[in-house]
Amino acid sequence: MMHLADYPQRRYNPLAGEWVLVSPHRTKRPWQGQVEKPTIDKLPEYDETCYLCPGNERAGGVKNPKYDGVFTFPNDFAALLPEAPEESMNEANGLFQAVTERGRCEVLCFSPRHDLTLPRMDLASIEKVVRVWQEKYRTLGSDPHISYVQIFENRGSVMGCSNPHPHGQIWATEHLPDLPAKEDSRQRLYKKEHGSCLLCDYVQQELKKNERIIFQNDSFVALVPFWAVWPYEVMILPKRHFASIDQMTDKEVSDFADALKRMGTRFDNLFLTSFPYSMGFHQKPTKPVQDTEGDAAWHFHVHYFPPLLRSATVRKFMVGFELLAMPQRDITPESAAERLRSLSEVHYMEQQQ
Ligand code: H2U
Ligand code: ZN
Repeated sequence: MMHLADYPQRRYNPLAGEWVLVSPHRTKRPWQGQVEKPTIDKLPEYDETCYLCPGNERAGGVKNPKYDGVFTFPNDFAALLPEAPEESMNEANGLFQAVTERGRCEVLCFSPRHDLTLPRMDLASIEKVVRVWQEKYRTLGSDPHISYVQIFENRGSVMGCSNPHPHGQIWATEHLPDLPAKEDSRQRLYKKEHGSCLLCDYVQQELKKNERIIFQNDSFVALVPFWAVWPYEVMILPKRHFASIDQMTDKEVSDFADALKRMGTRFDNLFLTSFPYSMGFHQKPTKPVQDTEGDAAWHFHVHYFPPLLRSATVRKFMVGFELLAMPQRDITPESAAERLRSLSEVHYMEQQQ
């Protein structure tokens, strides 16, 4: 790549249609981490004060069943409601626009064990979580009012996560939200212009270049995207073309569980801490946007957006130029990938036992 390793540059994100400024000259060495002691959070397997543990009471007095496996329930403080009057306003040349938004919010406990996290769960239990995600995508998406099902996990108090009990959320919305909408139109445009799928082509190119790949299994590739904004931003992409999580084969379900476990373990091993992030899936809207090209253009994928920069406590802030102009990063996606690639796939908490 010519002088791109040494000089400031803009990189293009074809999936979102956005640019990021990369300033590699600011970090002469790829790794300037400060070494901190590993955080071993000794959590109990069951916490009587946890609103997600089996048998405990949630806000509003509802009691969780004594579940074993995956447990889902409607969010007691849902941001969206299933019923709302259909109303909209559009005044003064569009200066004041609003429209009611219906939807559903659910919480999904990955495990009855309070002390586990996805990477520390066994593969069979992670597979069960994937099956429930598939089921939720299907059932929530089959509601004619729902256009999009956003599945995600917020991890760590720094990401606003309220509770260490392993859990994720699902928000199903009447309208297609902005980020998936951008990806939807970019992917459909690429399909129209090139006759192929944007992310199928991208995965093939990344495998060929082999500069940003972290690991792969038979069905999935984990990589730091060429256009990553966050220092350790990662994507997991299926090698085969499919548009939504419910289209995974049985083999892909178990390979997906494997990929999530391995990626989560590497993240935790990076700064010897339960690595905070927002992670979620982008996939085909459950209501076609314009035409029926959705399946051909949409390529299911996972985004991880982690805030940490140099250690368990030193994080990146999106401020100043980034808040006012465009995102910027110092360490290159290539060196972030190299660092993630070098890590063990045995979790540090298991290594010390
Ligand atoms: P976090 O992933 O950000 O921690 O969110 C957990 C969700 O759990 C949050 O959206 C919900 C909150 O509204 N919640 C309940 O549904 N019931 C409760 O008793 C407490 C929290
Ligand atoms: Zn708990």
